[in-house]
Parts: sequence; structure tokens; C-alpha cells
Amino acid sequence: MIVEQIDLYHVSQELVSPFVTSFGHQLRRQCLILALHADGLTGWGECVANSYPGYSYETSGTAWLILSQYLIPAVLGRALEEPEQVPDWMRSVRGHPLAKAAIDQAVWDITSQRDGISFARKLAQPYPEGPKERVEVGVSIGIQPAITDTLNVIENHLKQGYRRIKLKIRPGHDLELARTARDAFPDTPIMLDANSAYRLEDADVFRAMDDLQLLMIEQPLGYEDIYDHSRLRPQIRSPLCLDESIHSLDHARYALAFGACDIINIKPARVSGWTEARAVHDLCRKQDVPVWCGGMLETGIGRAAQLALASLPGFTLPGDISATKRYYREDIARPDFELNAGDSTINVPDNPGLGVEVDMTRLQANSIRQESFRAR
Ligand code: OSB
Ligand code: MG
Repeated sequence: MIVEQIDLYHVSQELVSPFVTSFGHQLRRQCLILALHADGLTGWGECVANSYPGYSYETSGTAWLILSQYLIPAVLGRALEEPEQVPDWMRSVRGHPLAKAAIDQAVWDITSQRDGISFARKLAQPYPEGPKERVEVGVSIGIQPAITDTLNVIENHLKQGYRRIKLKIRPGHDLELARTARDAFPDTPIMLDANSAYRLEDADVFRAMDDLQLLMIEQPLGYEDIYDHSRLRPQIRSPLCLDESIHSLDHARYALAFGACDIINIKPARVSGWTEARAVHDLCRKQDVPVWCGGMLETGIGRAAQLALASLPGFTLPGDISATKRYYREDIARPDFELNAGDSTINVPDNPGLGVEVDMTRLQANSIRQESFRAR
């Protein structure tokens, strides 16, 4: 199939509740939605870069520039057979994994539609067991005004059926929060995510959490660091998980070789897409390192693709993939994803491609910029 046209939409949506992390407050969420057209089919991708470069150096604005000037021209007019070809088409562009992942997702979607199978089935083709039908998920809770507010939010989500709780921390809002949450919910799997807010010299804070039975501590140190994490890890008993530091299969290899982590959070966008994410999964699986699928407050388009990734056999820990209603009142894709309350899982779509339908009216209504690019 020849890639004929790509449409870009810059979307801004209101979140159901503000999301506060060590790197900032978010009331609205921006992203880019990409539609790739070939042979009468449309593949969809989501670029999860937001308005502020707090998690990554990329923003929706830089991603628009990199996509429109470099990545889209590198893809338009080309003969697409399998999605595994596409990372090579984009390789001459350094960095910008979140921009690349939008194209990568769209080519996985369109080729699985062409093959008449779900994104998950196509991605899981190398594994004899195939994709899981439903995946375990948890909820990621932002920093609240007071610890008592956090306790209420946890309770509320446990009532909705979520079984694994992730709490965002930052210096000064960490040990007491973790202790109080552990005391209030003694049997709940609880983990913490620092989003790179600490330095190695802060190891005492994490050592003081050794007796809290935390599921893991995610990304305490620098967003590009691997070495200091390898020095922190032997000083603490909680399992250490890397998010921000893993930008590619090579970074995952370095982190495991250095002993920098026990667990990896795989966000497909952070590693340029699903082909690379699957390779990170394969590496970790070979070395018995558990992985889980992270989230970036995705719309239904991104969420469907997260579920496809999390359906692979090495994803043994609950992902940051919550029900649509936890993020958006009215999403741009249908149907909404819902939690199976009995076992804290979400079903993996099994119809061809992503298995969601984009609501064009809502997409247009939520877009602040839109442009189409055609092959010459
Ligand atoms: O660090 O995992 C993170 C959201 C935006 C940016 C970074 C992170 C997150 C989350 C939310 O934790 C996960 C989700 O529910 O999508
Ligand atoms: Mg994280």
C-alpha cells in the first residue's frame, strides 16, 4: 500500500480532574492526532507530547514541526508492506520519539486493518500464545492538595474496582504520604512515581520506605540517568522501575547491564513506537525483568494501542491504562474503555486495527489546528 495522505490535528481536551506531578499541573491535555491514508483505509496515531516540556523535551508544538517538516515527508509516497519497515524510514531524524511514535502507531493500525486482524493480534504474531484478551490495569493518582485528599481519591478508585494504586510524589510530599497510604490500605498494591524529582543524595527518603511493601518506586532520579539509578538500587529494598530514562532498546540494554532497575515501564511513544517497544519487551522477557505499559493520559486512540502492547506475554504487571471516564468526559474515540470491576482489567479490542471508531465531529471540535499533507 502506498502512503497517499497524512492529516494532522492538534487537539486540546479538558481533563476530568487536574493532574499534578513533580513536573507541573495539568488542567487540559494537548496531543496530536495523525490520520494516515492508503488504499482506502485510514490508520490512526496519537502523539502524546503535551503543551509543556516537563516530562520530555518534546511538546505538541515541536512534534508538529518535526512531523510536518521531516517525518511526514519521509513517509509520504512510500510503499508500506509491514510496520517493521517504518522505523528505518525515520532513522535519519535524531530523537523526537513521541513524534515518530504517532506515525508508527498509524502504520500498525492500517496494516492490521489491511490484514483483517486486531492491532494486538498483529503485534503478538511472534508469540505462540497470542495476545491476552484482557489486561490488568491500575490508576495513577496525581498530587492532591493534602494527604487526606489523596486517601479519599484512593478509596474512590478502589471502590470503582482498581486494584493497583500509583501515587505521584515530589520532594516534601513523599514519605509521609506513602506511610499514611500504606497504613490506610494495608493490602493494596501501592507504588510511587517521582518523575525524576530526586538526586542520589536523597537516598535516605527511599531507604525510609523499605518497610512499606511498595510494589515499586518509579523513576526517582534524572530523566536521562542510568548510572545513579544503578547506585541507588542496592541501597533500597523497594523494586526500582525506570520510565523516563529508557528512550530505546539500547537504553534498556544499558540499564539492565548496569543493574539500574528491577522493572521497566514501557511507554511505546517514549521509545519511538510499537516495534521498538516490543523489542524492549523481548529483551526484558529474556532476562526475566517484568514490564508494564505506562500511560500519557491518552485519548481512546492511544489507549487502544496501549492495550495492544500490554496484551503481549511479558507484560506481567498492571499498566497505567485506566477507563476513559477517568480522563475525559467526552472522548474523541468510541466506544469508551471501561474497567471490568471484578479483576481490575480492561478488555483488549479484537476487531481489525485499533478497534475504536474516531468521532470526527468531536475530533474537529477539539482541534485547535489542522493540516493535510499529500504525496506529490
Ligand atoms: O510518569 O507515568 C508518568 C502522565 C503523564 C506523563 C507522565 C506520566 C503520567 C502518568 C499517567 O502517570 C498515566 C496514565 O494514566 O495515563
Ligand atoms: Mg512515570
